Amino acid sequence: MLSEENSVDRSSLLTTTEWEKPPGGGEILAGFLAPHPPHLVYAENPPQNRPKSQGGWEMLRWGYHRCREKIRALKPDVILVHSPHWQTVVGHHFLSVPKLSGLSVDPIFPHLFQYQFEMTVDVALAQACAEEAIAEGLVVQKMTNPRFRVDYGTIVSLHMLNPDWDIPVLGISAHNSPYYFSHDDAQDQMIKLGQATRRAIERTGRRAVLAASNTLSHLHFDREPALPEDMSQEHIYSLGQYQWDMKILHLLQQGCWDEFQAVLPEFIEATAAEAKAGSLMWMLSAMDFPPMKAQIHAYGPVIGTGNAVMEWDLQSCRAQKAAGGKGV
Ligand code: 2X7
Ligand code: FE2
Repeated sequence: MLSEENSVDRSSLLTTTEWEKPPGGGEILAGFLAPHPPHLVYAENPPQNRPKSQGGWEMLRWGYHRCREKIRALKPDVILVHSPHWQTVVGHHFLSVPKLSGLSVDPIFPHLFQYQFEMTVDVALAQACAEEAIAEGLVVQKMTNPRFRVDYGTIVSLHMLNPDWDIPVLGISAHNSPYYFSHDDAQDQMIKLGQATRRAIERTGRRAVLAASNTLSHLHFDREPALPEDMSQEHIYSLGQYQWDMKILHLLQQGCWDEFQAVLPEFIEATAAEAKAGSLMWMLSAMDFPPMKAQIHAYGPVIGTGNAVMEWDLQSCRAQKAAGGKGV
């Protein structure tokens, strides 16, 4: 735990992101698997989203609601999110504009997601992440365009975890080019990016929450019901996808990291799994592949894809270990 004088006044952070904390002492409090189908925000009917719904996908949303309570209790300085829908070809990019706002529209589901976003970015942490990633030999860019349109993957995960947007954020892109070489090259880069992120968090003294913005199995229907939120029509794409999701969920929950990494290429191949974009591997690496049980808050289909909301409560795990237990 950080001492009282080391804790952050988050209200000042929301007006200036150029502040610095004493170096060192930062830690990752928790990580969340935070899938981003725009349907979830649509179903919540927040004022920021223009299309209005009659609800739907409640299981996943209830899972997210539990995560929100957890995050409010943790009072983190920052939420970092890695999104498959901010695709960059040259390097790993970090949002580096203190205040970003605008309209974000999902190009595939514009009738569900037209979201007026406003976010405070932790640019000092972005700088530290960039430096540490360069030290790992990665190609890196800071995104400094003040009119940048933030992607729906970043926004959906962040909105579902903290709809008040009163915690600064740091968005990280999905760098696609390593896949031109091989799966292993790409995932190795995500492992390095995760290690760099952890060091940056520790060095800047941040108490951080991580979000991997990934759906699991990703084959989906190409038609939707007349009413998209008609839950009588929603189901997983195939038995095969469901079985893969259950296998992966089991490995993630139990922390079977070697087996998870061994089957990941096959999972991606069989189900077009969105873990290919690297968000999940980035987060697991940043958390140092924790030897603990994770909590599955929800699992459910969205237009046939498989989605899980999961939590790794690193802070409780550390506290239990410190008290002489085995962790969670
Ligand atoms: O981006 C997505 C997704 N990953 C899953 C389901 C539906 C829509 O968008
Ligand atoms: Fe997606």
